[in-house]
Amino acid sequence: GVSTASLIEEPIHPPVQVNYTQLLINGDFVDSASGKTFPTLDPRTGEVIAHVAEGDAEDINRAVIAARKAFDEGPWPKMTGYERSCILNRFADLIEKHNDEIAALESWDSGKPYQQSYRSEIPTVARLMRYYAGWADKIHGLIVPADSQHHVQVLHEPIGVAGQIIPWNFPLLMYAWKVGPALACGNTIVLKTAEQTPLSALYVSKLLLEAGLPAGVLNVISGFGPTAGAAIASHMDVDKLAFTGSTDTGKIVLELSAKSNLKPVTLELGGKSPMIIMDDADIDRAVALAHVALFFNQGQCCSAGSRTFVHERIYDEFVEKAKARALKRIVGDPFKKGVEQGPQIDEEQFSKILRYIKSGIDSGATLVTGGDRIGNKGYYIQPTIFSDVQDEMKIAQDEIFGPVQSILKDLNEVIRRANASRYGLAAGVVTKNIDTANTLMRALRAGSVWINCFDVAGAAIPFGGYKMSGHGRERGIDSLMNYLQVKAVVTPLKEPCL
Ligand code: TXE
Repeated sequence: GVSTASLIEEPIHPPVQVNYTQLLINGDFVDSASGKTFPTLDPRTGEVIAHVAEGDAEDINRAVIAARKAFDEGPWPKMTGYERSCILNRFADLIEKHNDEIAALESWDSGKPYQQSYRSEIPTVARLMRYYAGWADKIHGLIVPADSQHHVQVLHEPIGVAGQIIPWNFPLLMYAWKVGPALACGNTIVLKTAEQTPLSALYVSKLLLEAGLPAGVLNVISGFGPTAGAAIASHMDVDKLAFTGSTDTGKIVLELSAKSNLKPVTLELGGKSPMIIMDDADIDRAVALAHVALFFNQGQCCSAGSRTFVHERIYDEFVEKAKARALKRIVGDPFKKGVEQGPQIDEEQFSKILRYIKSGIDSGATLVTGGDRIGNKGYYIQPTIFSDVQDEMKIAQDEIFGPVQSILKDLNEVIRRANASRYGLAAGVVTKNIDTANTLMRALRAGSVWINCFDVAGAAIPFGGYKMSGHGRERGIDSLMNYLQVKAVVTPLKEPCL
């Protein structure tokens, strides 16, 4: 049955104007060298929101030249950490001041519920900036007591021009995870937004200039992957690359780095994260957690708990309750109050998800609820649940990146099965037994393990993947080392010293 709560109505006009559609290069908003533009679409309708300048290799080159100059000649890397910290704090203040407009742009361009942008994501962007502002004047090296003949220092220097490529599922959060540590450490940046969601990054980058960021330190290019993205990954004058996106594209950018200047690459890629429900769990709470773990952000989360393993003893009850919860999920215009789920990002993702739903049915999984689009306009999909999912089915192996929950029966060999994935981004465990929790927490090969919670994040909590979910960590102390060079300096001592 289709949820009675699902509603699609005439789209509400977002309370915001689109003011910035050009490329940001060397402190100015400019057209692309080719003069080309591309449309960014409203996922509620598929209609054009705005035409934005389309950057390609030539624009990336202009941006790298600006970033190189801003790095080599300063003032940015030569400023005190305190001065950089003040600019990042002022940026956070401006984000808070313009929270409503930024949230509206973010939801309009991406389709995520406005309340989610307004209450959580945009405030989190400001918090991340303050967190990195806090680090800016606390980054320093070490003195190493190597032997009594030498004075040994280890310097931490900014790495140089950072190339950053981000996806569309959390446009500004991904911007913050990348721009925050790079700026705190004194680097300059060429950032490419996802072609589906170019608007919010341009808006906030204007605020960053207002906060006092010198020209050329952050350059923002809207454009496509194979042109603008590849030009960053293969540029000889980009010193470091940070990428978030699909595992396939992660492989491409790593190869482009290898074929050009071997710039170090951090990768935050896909996932197929297990959510393990033990039979001692409070079932209602477990259902609620597993629901949010999968359906949050239209299911478009790299960390989504997309393999729900449930103990045999509580399986039937769990499936019934999961169905009831999915049927209650409110799907509709993201600007409407109370809406929990908006449209998927675009036609391509929408079709991919519907193909996976068909594959689930064809492979013999039981369709418990949902399974179809909602309405005939925009990219809305019913909250969908499959039960009796088997480990070898495609829906249990591939990243669907949509509102499709796969419930697998019994916990026999669950550690082996949970780890039998090419991915290793996250995992969830719901149990009251501390021994079970500890055993699973140590055995699961994943960069984040959530016990009796899911998707709990924070600026100081590192995030990243094992296996083909990526290299390196973002957020937290670990994220700083991505943007620092390490220099060992050795000086002989005249007299042997302590
Ligand atoms: O990803 P791409 P897409 C997964 C999710 C989704 C699938 C495809 O499963 O269904 O990926 O999504 C840029 N050189 N994730 O096609 O292509 C691109 O312009 C350099 C998980 O959107 O990886 C965008 O800026 N760059 C993920 C960014 O890469 C290239 C979030 C991501 O796009 C490029 C998004 C190239 N050749 C999708 N090709 C997560 N980890 O959260 C594309 N890009």
